[in-house]
Amino acid sequence: MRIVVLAGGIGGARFLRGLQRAVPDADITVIGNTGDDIHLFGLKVCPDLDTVMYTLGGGINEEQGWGRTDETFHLKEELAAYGVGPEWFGLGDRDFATHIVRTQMLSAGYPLSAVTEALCDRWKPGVRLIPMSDDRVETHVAVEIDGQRKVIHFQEYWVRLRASVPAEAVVPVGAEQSKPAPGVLEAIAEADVILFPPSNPVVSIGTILAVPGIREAIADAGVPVVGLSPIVGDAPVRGMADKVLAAVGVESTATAVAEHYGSGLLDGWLVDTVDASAVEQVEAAGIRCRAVPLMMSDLDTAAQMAREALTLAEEVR
Ligand code: GDP
Ligand code: FO1
Ligand code: CA
Repeated sequence: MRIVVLAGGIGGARFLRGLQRAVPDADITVIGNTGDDIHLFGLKVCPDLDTVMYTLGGGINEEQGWGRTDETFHLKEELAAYGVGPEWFGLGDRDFATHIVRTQMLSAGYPLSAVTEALCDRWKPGVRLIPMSDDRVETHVAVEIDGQRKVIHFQEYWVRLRASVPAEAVVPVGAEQSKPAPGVLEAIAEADVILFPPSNPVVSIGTILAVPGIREAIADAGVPVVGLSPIVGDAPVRGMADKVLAAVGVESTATAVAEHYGSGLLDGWLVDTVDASAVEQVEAAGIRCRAVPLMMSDLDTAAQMAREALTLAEEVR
């Protein structure tokens, strides 16, 4: 079975680990969000691609959900001693190596998709991981600080400000001019099923869908498209989805997120059992809906969520 998954970082990666457990023989292509990417210290950092690669490759810091296991921060400390920041972004020594290799290959002329493939040669994530685009796309967030409107990088909004001020707008800068990376549209066209894991609907899946051609390819694929709600009990399980959903005028409910994707894109939607009352309204919007446990507290529950998503896909096929 050929499965295409659109993934952000932690939510996407943990679901993917469950999917691999649920269907070990599946041929899984992951289309990764690169809107979170940031250039720091002259290096290109791709947090969501790395979170997927490290999680599936066994190198992730499990408690944190991002960055490397067994990490140290000597390089960051040395940079800080020179007064070179930003200090608010925690790049560890082991992680730095990934960004150095990536930047070196990009400078030599390789596209990000080829670089990602090369990095995955080491990590062997067991999926084909493709960035949504080889072109630079960067998510920026408009905020008001001390009465002044500013546009800042998404990482600054989330990691430095911890989403403590409202997001007034979320802009995937460069998306309009970007093209899907090689293999993205082909994987979608050849998929037997397309899954939206419980990733951020705005700054992860929304950014991937903003690359011209991807949304259309999914809608035209003619195969079941099933999503899992990242909103449980009217709040994100972790992160700032509530803040960025508000910026695009969407309530933080499992129903509103399903309606935001819409029946033109989604055939099926899983909500958590605590949101069972949402099922009727989602179905009224033309999307088949089931309530099942959606908390990925361990690998078994993530695998069970993947099974439920594939069962729903068969129902709507
Ligand atoms: P990020 O890039 O690291 O923020 O990760 P993603 O975009 O892939 O996923 C973030 C989303 O995952 C957040 O909106 C969370 O609410 C959601 N999430 C995290 N853990 C869980 C979980 O156990 N269950 C569900 N349903 N959603 C989760
Ligand atoms: N998230 C944090 O909350 N604080 C950090 O210092 C931080 C550093 C970091 C370094 C590399 C990387 O791949 C990810 C990192 N993250 C950090 C996570 C990441 O920036 C965000 O959680 C996601 O991009 C949000 O979608
Ligand atoms: Ca992310």
